[in-house]
Amino acid sequence: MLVLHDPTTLLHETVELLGAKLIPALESPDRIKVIVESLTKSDKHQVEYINFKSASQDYHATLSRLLEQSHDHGYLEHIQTAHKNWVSNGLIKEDESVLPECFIFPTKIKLANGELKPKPPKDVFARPGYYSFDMSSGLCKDSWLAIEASANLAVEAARTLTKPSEAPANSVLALCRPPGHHCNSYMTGGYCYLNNAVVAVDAIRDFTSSNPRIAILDIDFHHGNGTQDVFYSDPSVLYLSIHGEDEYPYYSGFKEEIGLGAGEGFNFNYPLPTGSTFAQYLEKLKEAMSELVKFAPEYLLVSLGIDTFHLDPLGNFQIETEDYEVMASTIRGVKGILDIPSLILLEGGYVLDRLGPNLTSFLVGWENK
Ligand code: SP5
Ligand code: ZN
Repeated sequence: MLVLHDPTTLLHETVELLGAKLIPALESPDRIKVIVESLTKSDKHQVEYINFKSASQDYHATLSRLLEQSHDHGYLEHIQTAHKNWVSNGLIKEDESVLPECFIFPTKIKLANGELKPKPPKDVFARPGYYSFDMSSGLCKDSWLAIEASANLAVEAARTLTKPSEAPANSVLALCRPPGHHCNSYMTGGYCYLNNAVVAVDAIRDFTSSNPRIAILDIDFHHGNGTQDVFYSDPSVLYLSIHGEDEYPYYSGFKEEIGLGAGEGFNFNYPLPTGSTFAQYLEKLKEAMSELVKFAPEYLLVSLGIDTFHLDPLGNFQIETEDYEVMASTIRGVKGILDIPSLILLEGGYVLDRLGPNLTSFLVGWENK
């Protein structure tokens, strides 16, 4: 297992509104620090350090192209410039974060030019609410650097997996931070700014000059509303998600969401009630894996959230450290799966002192098959 990490991802550090309190975001740099420390100590895994800031111009150009392909142009510009604009307008101090105050909401208004969505507001104060759906995606001074470095890990992983002659790994773990599965191509939310899974799909397509069948297995505690949204009409990407029922992000993740048009039948949601046990979880995982096998993917992406852990402040399942090994070996035990190049992308998980052990347990199960 090749593990990719970029220290630049640690530069993003912001605040969130949680339970009507403005607090330091639970999605913190320490999450990655403890994981890297723990993996390095175990010396079973090769942690490769990527430094995107000093990468070649070619690599920067490739990433920009992939981001422009997968995300809205005005949105990308917003994430890159909002903090600077707020500081220069005297709205915040340099060490403070941008957060939205008012949000865009769906209306039936059709504009004279035929468009359904109003243009982004000019007022820099109003812009975050046009490009966000909640208040857990603040922007600090160096957020963009970390966001870009995080997405770049997905690109690097895709590069490795699509060039088997140059790279020996057929499983790569990208220690992405910030995570990605809650945002689509034009709205931040749930600590997510760029959808790393979407970027990975675009990178795989780009590097192989083809449109391979790609399965995304999302096992974060929360439904990956952003990833689902992007691929909802796309039959070449199978999206499967197991997540807490009626939990954040609240308005998606229902089993009735089966995909649309050509994408119908390529979206599967497995909501599990609050307090579900690991036995209940495994049942759903096996169901999801049987759909995955039927689809016969050429690539597998796993959106791995460790917030399914029983002590997680944002989760609600009864899953323990040793269960992650069984979870991973259940995925890898499915016929034919070992031959599929696989990319594990880190999503959530917020119990700092258990992130290392839980992830290690997952990796043991992944590799022992
Ligand atoms: C990537 C990721 O895991 N994002 C999750 C963001 C969740 N933010 C809002 C959480 C609201 C949780 N409500 C607390 C319920 C306590 N039982
Ligand atoms: Zn989550």
